[in-house]
Amino acid sequence: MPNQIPSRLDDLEKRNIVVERMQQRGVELSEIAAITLDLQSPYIKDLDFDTCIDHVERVVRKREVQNAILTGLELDILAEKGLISEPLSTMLNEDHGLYGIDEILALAIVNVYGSIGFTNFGYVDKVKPGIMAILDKEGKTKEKCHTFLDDIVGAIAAAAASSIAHRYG
Ligand SMILES: [Ca+2]
Repeated sequence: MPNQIPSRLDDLEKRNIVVERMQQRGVELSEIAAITLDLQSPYIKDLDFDTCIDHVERVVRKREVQNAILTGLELDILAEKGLISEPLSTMLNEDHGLYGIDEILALAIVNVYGSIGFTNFGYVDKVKPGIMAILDKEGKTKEKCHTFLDDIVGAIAAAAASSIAHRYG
């Protein structure tokens, strides 16, 4: 049988790979859910952490999201290892402010959840709450490249907040 239609198990397998890869890069889903809770609790009374985790899970099970995560993390890792050629290598390793493709890739994640996703992403990108601030700081060291990861984390948190808003709004 040709493997054209991925089964639910395939998506779950990819979810596990994506989650594991993010852990290796220093991010737990719980840290993303904490940002989601901050984003959405002003709008939803009694919103709890478990609901946020649940919606972060939904987000990382979407194929478009998984593809964006895999692509961004791969570029961060290759940049860190010095395997990317110039001038891109310096732009990624120094998290160059005018590079901009890291935010564009992250939009592929929030795009799935409509306009609330964009608003939320704009906010976290500016404020850099929780784990995003840590990644930003680490990314400024010579050893680490988190150029894509910080935006991916913000986008997943924003997407999960939007998913909650659609559900309860
Ligand atoms: Ca970035």
